[in-house]
Amino acid sequence: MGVPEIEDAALLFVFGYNGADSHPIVARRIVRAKQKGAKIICADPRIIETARIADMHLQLKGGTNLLLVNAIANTILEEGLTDEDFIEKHSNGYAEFKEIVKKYTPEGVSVQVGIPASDIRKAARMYATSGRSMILYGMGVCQFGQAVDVVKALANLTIMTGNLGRPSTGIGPVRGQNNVQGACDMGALPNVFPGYQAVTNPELRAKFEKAWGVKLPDQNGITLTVVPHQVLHEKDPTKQIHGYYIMGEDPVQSDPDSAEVRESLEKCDFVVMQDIFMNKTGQYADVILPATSWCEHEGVFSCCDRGFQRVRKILEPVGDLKTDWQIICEMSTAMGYPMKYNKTEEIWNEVIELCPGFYGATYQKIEKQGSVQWPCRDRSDADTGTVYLHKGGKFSNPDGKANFFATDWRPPQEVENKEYPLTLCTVREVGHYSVRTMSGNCRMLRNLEDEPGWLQISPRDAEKLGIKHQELVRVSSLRGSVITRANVTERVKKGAVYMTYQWWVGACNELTNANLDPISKTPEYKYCACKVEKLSDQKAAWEDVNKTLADLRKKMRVDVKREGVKA
Ligand SMILES: Nc1nc2c(c(=O)[nH]1)N[C@H]1C(S)=C(S)[C@@H](COP(=O)(O)OP(=O)(O)OC[C@H]3O[C@@H](n4cnc5c(=O)[nH]c(N)nc54)[C@H](O)[C@@H]3O)O[C@H]1N2
Ligand SMILES: Nc1nc2c(c(=O)[nH]1)N[C@H]1C(S)=C(S)[C@@H](COP(=O)(O)OP(=O)(O)OC[C@H]3O[C@@H](n4cnc5c(=O)[nH]c(N)nc54)[C@H](O)[C@@H]3O)O[C@H]1N2
Ligand SMILES: [Mo]
Repeated sequence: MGVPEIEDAALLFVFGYNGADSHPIVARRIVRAKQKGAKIICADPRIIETARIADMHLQLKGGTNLLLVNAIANTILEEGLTDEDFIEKHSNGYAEFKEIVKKYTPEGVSVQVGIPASDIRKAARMYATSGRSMILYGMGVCQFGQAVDVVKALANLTIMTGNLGRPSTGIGPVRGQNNVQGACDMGALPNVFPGYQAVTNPELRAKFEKAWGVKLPDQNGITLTVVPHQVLHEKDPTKQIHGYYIMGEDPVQSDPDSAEVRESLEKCDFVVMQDIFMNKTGQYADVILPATSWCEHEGVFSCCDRGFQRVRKILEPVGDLKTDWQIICEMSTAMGYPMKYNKTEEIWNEVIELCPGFYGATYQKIEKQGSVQWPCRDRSDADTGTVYLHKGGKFSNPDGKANFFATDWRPPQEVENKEYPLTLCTVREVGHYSVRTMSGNCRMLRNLEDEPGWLQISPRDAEKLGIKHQELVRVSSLRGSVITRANVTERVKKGAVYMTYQWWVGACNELTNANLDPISKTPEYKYCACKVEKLSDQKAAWEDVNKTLADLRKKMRVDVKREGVKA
């Protein structure tokens, strides 16, 4: 499917996704869908903007996603709202699925999820009967120790109701960065070469070995989030990590449990950073390779709808800079494997030559169409790409059918307790971007919102702790402690507090828990136990904040003048 189709859904089920803050362009489509008469169900523990325009807001307790989704499936089954014809023709595993889901009645899960059973039933009916229901999900699904299971459980809903492979249906992961889809497409994953070709498949490996004239390892690599473990705790010397080449990532700011990340960077023998700005991780680098930014080079991005789009250079880089691809080529050449390309099109041609699913997406075709959605297997103009991956109910399994998948709910790893009675969830805000090297170096954005960030807390919790709106507070977990400002708001429920991970001083990853999903290895950023304390001497606390910030700015070489933080 494509992003514009959101507008024409009869029902949007927005699950753990805050488009208004994260993707304003997608959010516009959600608003237009509403204007065109779509029903909206929003499943989010906070009253986000989507909840405000929704027909139903399922304000679930954080960490209970699978209970809710299984209870919706249970209702659809029990009330006979399934598309039996679609299930029969296009799926496997229905009987096993029914067996597991049977246990999750809305009445049975209602207290844990914090939503009346009648609301769960109503949402299930609305989803199953609209005719064109589309699911959009985001980090409220992915950033849990049980994440992949929930994605599959949401996919179950699409299969059992036949909401797949047709316009304005399906399940849409509204991906993060502009090119995170592209990074995956190009094989920046530990288990696949470009085009999702498995590293462990001998035939595919042989193809790449022949093309590149090298011997390639037959084992999967590891993900970014397990690097600290491999540096600090791995006993097998062949698996220990001693050198770390970090490109376009700031793990000290963005990975969970910052203290552990810092310890692992300190222990590494050699750290290289390739970035467009200095960041927190750069302080641990032995070598820093400065690269050009998106408007200073050209290439191809993949949109979240699998569409390849060309990006063009609009500015000449200032100073002695190279593009990321030139740096990679020179590094490779210096290490004994000469890599030489004259322009990005030569690299792209090599990619599509080796990836059958991308083979037809030439620079010329992308130029002509504006976007080419893979798979596009043929170079002729007739193959314009694939809008619906599962058109006509055809799936990529060998038998062409979709697999139902069912499993039991697992609670988050670290739950609220006597010492840390609140739950901490970390999210995004509209004015700043991820580790804030880019938006934090922009004075206009910084003047909109600045350090040390905010803690969203319910009026009842704030009152109990004697905390007033805008006051500085201390937030602590088993792993660390930071200062931030209280944003006392009705948008969050009692017992749960929220921070955004943009801030260098109010850095929530000092607190988060590195519990990983077993498959995706994505950390449980959305749930850990914390406590919040009032700071009686606000003046001293502001001095502390400003001193920490001045020190960080010096280390990060941020020398743009800064005005207006009160002392
Ligand atoms: N302005 C801005 N935009 C960005 C970014 C940025 O940093 N700033 N980052 C980009 C990136 S990398 C990404 S990945 C995307 C992510 O964009 P989103 O997917 O919107 O990410 P979040 O805001 O982290 O989380 C989404 C929602 O999940 C909810 N949530 C928390 N716990 C639960 C739960 O247990 N169940 C459910 N159902 N929901 C829950 C939160 O309340 C939140 O509203 O945004 C991108 N866009
Ligand atoms: N607590 C908490 N932590 C989170 C999250 C959360 O919700 N909560 N979300 C997680 C998610 S979904 C994501 S995607 C990550 C994002 O975390 P990161 O990937 O670490 O953050 P970014 O700001 O996207 O960019 C990383 C670095 O890339 C640099 N950069 C930008 N453009 C270029 C370029 O063209 N070339 C090079 N070489 N460098 C460039 C930037 O200056 C920056 O230093 O954070 C994760 N961390
Ligand atoms: Mo992301």
